[in-house]
Amino acid sequence: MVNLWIITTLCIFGLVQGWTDTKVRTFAETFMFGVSTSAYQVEGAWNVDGKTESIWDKYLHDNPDVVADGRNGDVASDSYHNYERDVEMLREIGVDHYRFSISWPRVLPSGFPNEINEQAFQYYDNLINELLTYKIEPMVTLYHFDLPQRLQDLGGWANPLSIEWFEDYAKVVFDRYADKVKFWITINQPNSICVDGYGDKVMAPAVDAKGIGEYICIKNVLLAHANAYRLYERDYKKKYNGNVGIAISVNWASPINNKTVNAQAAELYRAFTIDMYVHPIWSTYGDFPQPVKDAVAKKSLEQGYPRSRLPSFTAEEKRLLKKSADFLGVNHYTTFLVKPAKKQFSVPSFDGDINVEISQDDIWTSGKSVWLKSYPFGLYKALLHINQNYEYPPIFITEHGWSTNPGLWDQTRVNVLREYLKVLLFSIEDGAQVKGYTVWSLMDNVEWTSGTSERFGLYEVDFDSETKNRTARLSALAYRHIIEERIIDDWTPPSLKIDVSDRSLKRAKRKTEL
Ligand code: GBH
Repeated sequence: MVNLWIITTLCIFGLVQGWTDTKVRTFAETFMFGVSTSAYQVEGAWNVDGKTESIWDKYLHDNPDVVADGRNGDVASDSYHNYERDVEMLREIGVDHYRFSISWPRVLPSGFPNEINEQAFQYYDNLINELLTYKIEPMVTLYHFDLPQRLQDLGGWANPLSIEWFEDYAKVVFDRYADKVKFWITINQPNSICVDGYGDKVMAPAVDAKGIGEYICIKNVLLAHANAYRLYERDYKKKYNGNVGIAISVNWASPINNKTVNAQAAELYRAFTIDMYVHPIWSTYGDFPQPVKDAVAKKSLEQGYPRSRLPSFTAEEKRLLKKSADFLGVNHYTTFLVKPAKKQFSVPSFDGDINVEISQDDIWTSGKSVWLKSYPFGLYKALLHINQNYEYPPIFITEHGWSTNPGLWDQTRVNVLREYLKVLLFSIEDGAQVKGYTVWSLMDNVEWTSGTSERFGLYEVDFDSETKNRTARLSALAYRHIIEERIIDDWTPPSLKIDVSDRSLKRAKRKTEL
């Protein structure tokens, strides 16, 4: 009886607390809000001013049919000729930082620093100077999927020398911009590069060496990152005090229901998709995660390979990788539901090594992209997973976004961004060390093989117009309001009129500490 009273009292207390949770959660003054793009997806000018072919130029030129709507990156949003307008849009939204990437085959046409393309660098000089004029922090990605084709001809990321090639390229860019750029991302999404590009045809270079290519590529890409990090640490950090990180795709994966087999399946899926990249850098132990090593080794032996298809790291390589990042870049878009696979995958293959099936709940709001559904709580789970396993690393959300059809009244994108940002506030309250958030994308762009059939932009791009006109969507105004107020309320812009606020000029530079 007494127990019942206690329980009832606690329940009522809990409910009332729930109803009266009027705490206003705000983003700290030091929290950085930004938007992102990448070179191939927005620049265009694919062969202008001495730029050579990237693996994406080649892949889509050779296989025009793989692009959903036939629009490749030859012209894209033509940012190469529109950087002033791009920065004007950033000023309209009032962002703190702009994440963009540098095109390797643009600045180093041979892939190597024997020849440095001054004209190409002029474009990035202009862009960076314009950003700094308006106190917008440049966040530069060195590699966002567009390897020089000439290096691909030599094996690309399957060649261990790619580690040196990348270091040499990074040195050229650090030398040029270390005084101006304080936030660096070495490599964007190793999983897209390697699993989709070397184990499949979803991404260039479409090597499709299932079960083999992914792992060779992952090893080299991670080491290339670590080498570039050490280079910065050794030769630039003291003088320029910038931060270098890597951007990892961190979508969440939950068991489809609470049966133990499904929980185990989800755990293994996360080990292969998240921990594979985070563990070598952020765990105290270093190396690939043990469950991944075990699963690939076991399958490899069963399949008649004399050794695991997952190459190992030497002790020295493990040391090089450990703590080789000042922050973890998290690209988060969606959540998957996991159960053990019934079907047979190719032998060997990355999918076969994990051996699970993934799906999504029909009840979740759908984006235009088939893989994109909204489940905001997944972001919370993902960030807490990182904390539990990797001792609270400083995090930047380097990408999060939503795809739609063309159209300016993108109320769904507004809702989705808001819901995820609310959850982000709870995650921070519960210990996630998130220093900034970046919307993918500033504007519509070439979504790889989806062409322009999926629009991620806060600004719509009219791809049929000569000058690739950009127009603010509702979400651009809603995001501007969030950045201004630093809270998530349900304010909806009365019209689509937007003007330059240059709010950033009036306030002090954000003193973001990692
Ligand atoms: C990001 O990746 C990229 O970094 C960015 O360049 C891109 O524009 C953005 O997504 C939006 O697409 O077709 O089912 O095989 C997000 C992770 C990984 C999601 C590959 C799409 C293909 C899924 N992406 N994935 S599927």
